[in-house]
Amino acid sequence: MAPRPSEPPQVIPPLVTALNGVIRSAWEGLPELEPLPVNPGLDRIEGVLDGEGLLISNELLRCRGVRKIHLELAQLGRGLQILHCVWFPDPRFDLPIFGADIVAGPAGVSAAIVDLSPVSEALPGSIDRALAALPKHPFRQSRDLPGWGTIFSPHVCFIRPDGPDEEDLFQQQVSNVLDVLHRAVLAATCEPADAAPTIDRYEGQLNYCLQQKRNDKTRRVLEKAFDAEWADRYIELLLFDNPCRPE
Ligand code: BLA
Repeated sequence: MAPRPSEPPQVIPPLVTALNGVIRSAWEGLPELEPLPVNPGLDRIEGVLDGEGLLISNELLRCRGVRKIHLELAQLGRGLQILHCVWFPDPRFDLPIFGADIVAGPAGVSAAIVDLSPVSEALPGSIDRALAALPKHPFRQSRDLPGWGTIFSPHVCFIRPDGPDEEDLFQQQVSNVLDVLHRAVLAATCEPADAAPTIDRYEGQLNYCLQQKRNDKTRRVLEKAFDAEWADRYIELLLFDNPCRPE
C-alpha cells in the first residue's frame, strides 16, 4: 500500500536529539549572542516526498567573534535525517570553523563528523594543543575523508558510530570540541579588517565554502527532495554562502 501523505513524522534519532542539546548549550553565554534573520522562506521548510514528510528547520545566530552560527535539522524522505551545524568565525578573529554533520538513515547513523577546521595554514597553537589533549576514543568504524576533505584539521573525527556506546562517545567528542571553541571565542581579540592575517583567514573561509560545495552527496539529496535549482540556491545562499570581505 502506498504510504499516505499524512504519515506521522519520523522518529528523531537519539544522537541528533542529543547533539541538538549539546550545541545549544555550547552557544549559551557567548558574548553579544543574538539571532540572525534566516533568508525568507528558509527558516522552516515543509513538504512531502514519496509520501513521506519533508521538514527542514534552520536557525542562525551570531556572537562576538563568530559571524554566523547555523544549526539545521532535516528530515528528507526515505527515512533520512540530518543534523548540520557550522560556526563561521568573523575573519578578524583568529578562530577556526566548527563543523558537524550527522546523517542517519533507517539503518542508523551512517556518517558522523565533527571538526574545528583551520582557515589559514594551521590551527591556532592553543586550539591545536587543546584538541590534541582531548580523550581519544577508539571508534570501531572510522571513515575515509572524500577528496574535498583536505579542509579538515588533523583532529577531525569522521566515523560510522557502531552502537549506542559509540554514539555517546561521539556526543562527548562534540561537546569537548565545542568546549575548546567556546573558550577560544571568549579569549579571542579583534584584529583590523585590513590586517594581513584577517585577509588570509577570509580567503581560508572562502576556500572552506568552495570545498564543501563539492560534496555531491548533499547536493543529490536536496535535488531529490526539491529540484536542482532549489538545491543550488539553498547551498549558495544558506549552507555555504561566501563570507563578505571584512571591512
Ligand atoms: C556525507 N552528507 C553526506 C551524506 C549525505 C549528506 C546524504 C552521505 C552519507 C554517508 O556517506 O553516509 C547530506 N548533509 C547532507 C545534507 C545536508 C547536510 C542534505 O549537511 C544539509 C541539508 N557536510 C556538511 C558539513 C560537514 C559535512 C558541515 O554539511 C563537515 C563538517 C561533511 N558529509 C560530510 C562528509 C560526508 C558527508 C565528509 C561524506 C562524504 C563522502 O563520503 O563522500
